[in-house]
Order: sequence, then structure tokens, then C-alpha cells
Amino acid sequence: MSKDVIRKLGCTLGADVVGFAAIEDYRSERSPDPKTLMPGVKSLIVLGYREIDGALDTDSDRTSLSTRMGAMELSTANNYRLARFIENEFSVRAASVNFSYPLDMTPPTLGLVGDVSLRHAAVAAGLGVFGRHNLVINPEFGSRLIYTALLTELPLTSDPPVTDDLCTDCGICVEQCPAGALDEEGKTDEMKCLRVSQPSGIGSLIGYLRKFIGAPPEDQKKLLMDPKFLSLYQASFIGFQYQCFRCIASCPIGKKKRRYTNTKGAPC
Ligand code: B12
Ligand code: SF4
Ligand code: SF4
Repeated sequence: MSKDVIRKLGCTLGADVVGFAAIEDYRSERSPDPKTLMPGVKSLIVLGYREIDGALDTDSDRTSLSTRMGAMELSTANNYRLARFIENEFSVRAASVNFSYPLDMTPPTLGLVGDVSLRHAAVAAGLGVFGRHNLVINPEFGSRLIYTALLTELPLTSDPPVTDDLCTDCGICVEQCPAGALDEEGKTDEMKCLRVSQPSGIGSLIGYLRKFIGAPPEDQKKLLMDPKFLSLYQASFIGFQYQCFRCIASCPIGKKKRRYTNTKGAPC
């Protein structure tokens, strides 16, 4: 009953899929214990939002990123609304697990492990299975979903797991990865991916600052007009700077069979 109400609200707010996982069914070896985030946590509510095909299938990474930022804004606001609804309606605690940031930047994980692994949460909530690209493939939207979640004290049962192996092992994602980050099966080489997918990330910033600090004053003036600096400046207020979408975009699963509304058919 509570699942139906929450699913309906999630879909009305614009999610494309909504799934539920009892906390015992969420297993992610490298992630923190969810009880450290919410001692009384009993379940996860996982929401998926489809990528916009026109933005994912363009060669312009700026277009892909600016459209993705829309999904992040929508999902963040929706998580707030849903958390408030759950607390008002059921008198239990609820909290948002955001799309990506903020991340724990302390060692040993240094910003590479989320508070909740949304891929493992999506699998536990019956929304999909891992593919060769280490992303979650959903039966309807394929790889083309991004996820958020809520931690709640509501005791909810897990939705049935997806049992089909949706990845056909075609190898396209591996071939298309410009960084070679997917060469080893079952593992994304984070550093290789980061260098290509976040060229204005923390690694570049540190490299740039080192160069700047060591340069004579005349060169420093030039370095402030360097496109690298301008990109870093832009990234500092965007706060999110993925510039590679190849693995998610190239996977053929979910490219066809599109529906452009979440109001028809299962699961939303
Ligand atoms: C940090 C992070 C990154 C880092 C590190 C990735 C990593 N190794 O986990 C970097 C910057 C490299 C990255 C890249 C990308 N990311 Co990212 N990222 C995250 C974030 C914030 C945390 C992930 C985390 O906690 N990882 C640490 C632990 C949980 O991973 P792990 O246990 O070591 O698992 C790894 C492997 O062991 C393997 N794995 C684990 N279990 C199993 C089981 C099976 C059967 C298989 C085959 C594999 C497998 O998959 C993981 C990848 O290395 C999540 C959001 C979130 N809160 O979950 C988004 C998230 C995972 N990213 C996402 C996306 C889309 C991307 C990119 C496509 C970039 C982009 N343009 O959006 C690439 C894809 C890289 C790839 N193919 O793996 C999506 C995935 C959506 C989906 N459909 O699955 C997420 C969930 C964001 C979201 N809100 O939707 N990401
Ligand atoms: S985001 Fe780009 S660099 Fe990273 S794994 Fe996917 S295709 Fe490779
Ligand atoms: S591109 Fe092919 S190998 Fe890669 S995840 Fe999709 S179906 Fe699997």
C-alpha cells in the first residue's frame, strides 16, 4: 500500500522508474553501511530518470552535460519532496541520496565511493542488472537511466529482482571507451575513466596549480588566459563536469523501443 502511494508520487514528479529494496537486500562491498547514515534505516526507494536521447546521441559533450544537469536538478528537488512526503505521511525518517555529489573526499576512497552505491541499490530494488560496462541495465530503458534514492525507516519489501542477463556481451562499450577503462571485465579503471571523462576535475586542477605556482610572473599572466584555466574556472561553478558519455550512449540496449512518457505502461 505505502509502496503504491510512493511509486505514484515518484512517477507523478517525473521519475521513469521507481523500485524498492529492503535494506538487507542492498549489498555493496565497498560502500559504507547504510546504518551509519541512518541508524533505523529499513529500506531504500530508488528512482530512475531516463537520459534524453537527443542529448546522449549528440557529439557535443556540452549538450549531453547540460541536459544531464537538468535531470540532476529535477531528481534532487524530487528527493526533497518525497522525503518530506514520507515524513509527513508515515511519521518515519527519510533522507535523500543524491545523484553524485557531495562525496566523501577523505582517504581511502577520496571521492570515488558514494554514501550509497546507486547501482547496487537499483539492482536490489529490481530495476536492473549490471552490464559489461559496469553500469545498470534496465529492462525497458537499457543503460539510459540515471538513479537517485531515499533512505527510509519504512519497512518495505524488495521488488522482484531482474533475472534476465540483459547484456548481450557485444563488446561495443569496451571498444567505444576512449580511455580503455573497461578493458578488465567487472572493473572500471577509475583513474583512466576520470582523466577522459572529467578533464577539468581535481587532478587537472592540482596539475594546473603546480604549474602556475612554479611559473615566473610573466608566464603566470599568460596562464590566466589559458583555455585550461578558463575550463577549470567554469567547472568550479558548474560543480559537475562529465565530458564523456560513450559507455552509456553506445550500449544498444534501450536505444530502440523508446517511450517518451512515464504515464503509460509499467513500471511507472
Ligand atoms: C564515483 C562515481 C564514479 C567514478 C568511479 C566509478 C566507480 N568505480 O564506481 C567515475 C568518475 C570513474 C565514474 C564514471 C562514470 N559514472 Co559514475 N558514479 C560514481 C558514484 C558517485 C559513486 C560510485 C561508487 O560508489 N562506486 C564505488 C563502488 C560502489 O563500486 P564497486 O563496488 O567497486 O563496483 C565497481 C565494480 O566492482 C563493478 N561491479 C560491482 N558489482 C558488480 C557486479 C557485476 C555483476 C558486474 C558486472 C560489475 C560489478 O562496477 C563498479 C564499477 O567499477 C555513482 C553515484 C552513486 N552514489 O552510486 C555514479 C554513477 C555510478 N555513475 C554513473 C555514470 C552514468 C557514470 C559515467 C557514464 C559518466 C557519465 N558521463 O555519467 C561513467 C561510467 C563509468 C563506468 N562505465 O563504470 C551512474 C550509473 C548509472 C547506471 N545506469 O548504471 C551513477 C549511478 C550516477 C547516477 N546517479 O546515476 N563514476
Ligand atoms: S565515461 Fe567514457 S572514459 Fe569513462 S568508462 Fe565510460 S566511455 Fe570510458
Ligand atoms: S554495449 Fe554490449 S557489452 Fe556493453 S553493456 Fe551494452 S550490451 Fe553489454
